[in-house]
Amino acid sequence: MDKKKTLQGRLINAPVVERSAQPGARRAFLRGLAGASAALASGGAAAGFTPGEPLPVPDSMKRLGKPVAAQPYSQPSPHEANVVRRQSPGLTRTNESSIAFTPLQNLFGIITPSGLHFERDHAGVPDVDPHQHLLALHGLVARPKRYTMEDILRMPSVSRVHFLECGANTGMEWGNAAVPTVQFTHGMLSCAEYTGVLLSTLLEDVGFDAKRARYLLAEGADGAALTRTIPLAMALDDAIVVYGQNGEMLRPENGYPLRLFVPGVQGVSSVKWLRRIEVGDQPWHTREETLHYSDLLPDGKSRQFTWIQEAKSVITSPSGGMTLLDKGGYYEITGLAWSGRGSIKRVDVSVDGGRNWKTATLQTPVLPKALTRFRFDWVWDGSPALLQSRCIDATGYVQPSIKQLREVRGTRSIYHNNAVQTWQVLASGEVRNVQV
Ligand SMILES: Nc1nc2c(c(=O)[nH]1)N[C@H]1C(S)=C(S)[C@@H](COP(=O)(O)O)O[C@H]1N2
Ligand SMILES: [Mo]
Repeated sequence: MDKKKTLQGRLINAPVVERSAQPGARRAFLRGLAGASAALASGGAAAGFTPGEPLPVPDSMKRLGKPVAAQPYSQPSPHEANVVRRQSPGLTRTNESSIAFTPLQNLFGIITPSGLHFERDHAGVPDVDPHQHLLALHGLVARPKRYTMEDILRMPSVSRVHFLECGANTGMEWGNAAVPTVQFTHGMLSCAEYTGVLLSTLLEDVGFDAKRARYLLAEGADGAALTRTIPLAMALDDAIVVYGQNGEMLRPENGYPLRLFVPGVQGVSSVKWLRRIEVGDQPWHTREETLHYSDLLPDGKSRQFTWIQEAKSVITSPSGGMTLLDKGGYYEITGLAWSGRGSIKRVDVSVDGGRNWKTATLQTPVLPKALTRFRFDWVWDGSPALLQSRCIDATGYVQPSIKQLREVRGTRSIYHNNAVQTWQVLASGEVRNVQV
């Protein structure tokens, strides 16, 4: 365990939980740092304040600071060194085919800083030279083409804010509450401003055969040569061939210099290090859409293509692994909601395990297929509580409870778990992952 805390630790003690996150095992929770944090709280801004008395002069005012641009590319404050992506211990067998989870518990608003965007690689991160990189468009097209990065950067572009969620997000929770923190239950989720060329622009450029074309195949330039089938309708709707993320070029781990981005669709379809798009008339049934990314149903059959990420929400604070320090104090409950079908219409919050619901405030802008931040005022009376959020999207779809989802899907799935998450607050203030 890492004992350092972030600034939020003054009200809510959020020790980092780096326990084993193996499926099936409900882990003990850390007692946290109540002593250290209580000291911090009483030493806070309000302590010993006398009206009219001037503030003490801090050391920082008595000398010059570091020179401008001491770091040509800035890093977060060393006091925030705890806010990092983490791998779930024991989840994957290699570090190349693995996942780094976004620390959702530490983030504000809706945009994930690029350095904290979750990362899922099947064969590690390739080193792609943008001057050598080519994108081929072929198949049922009038004029097959190879594009250089320069060609792509010269085309008409768009910038859009969207969430990206791996289909396996929350996949460890199908059987029982298995992992301790929101970083591991929901952290295969990020949201960024993506910039690139609409795939429809490229498809028109090569003159796709509108009569016969039904599907596309996208291929990545990594050791996995990851390939996925994309329905043409989605490709023409809002799919983007992306080079920019949060105002700069993609990070290597997110597909530099070029990736596909299919808004609202499970992450695996957003092929990174994109090198080839083939236009065809039927699905390809590749490894990543047969062996993996299919949903095993209770009757033993497998549902093959689940494209859309259905509406889902989660409270990010207070959340598992934190400790509420002030008994009977005010706490802002906050979290994220999203839907692959469009915008979030409403988020309800319950503090009693779903018996009573009240509507949360949505932070604007509420954007389609993007994360939406919600907030809810809560005065904790010091007794045990069960915190839940439940969202409704613009289509009227209501996020299911884990019980409702299991009735349809069973417990043997990995992918597409969008159930309501429950965090239990104990009288001690400790918060833990439970299922009710
Ligand atoms: N070429 C390639 N594309 C890929 C992957 C990969 O391993 N190789 N992983 C996929 C999966 S499973 C997900 S969830 C997303 C993750 O994107 P990110 O790493 O930018 O978060 O990329 C997808 N695209
Ligand atoms: Mo994924």
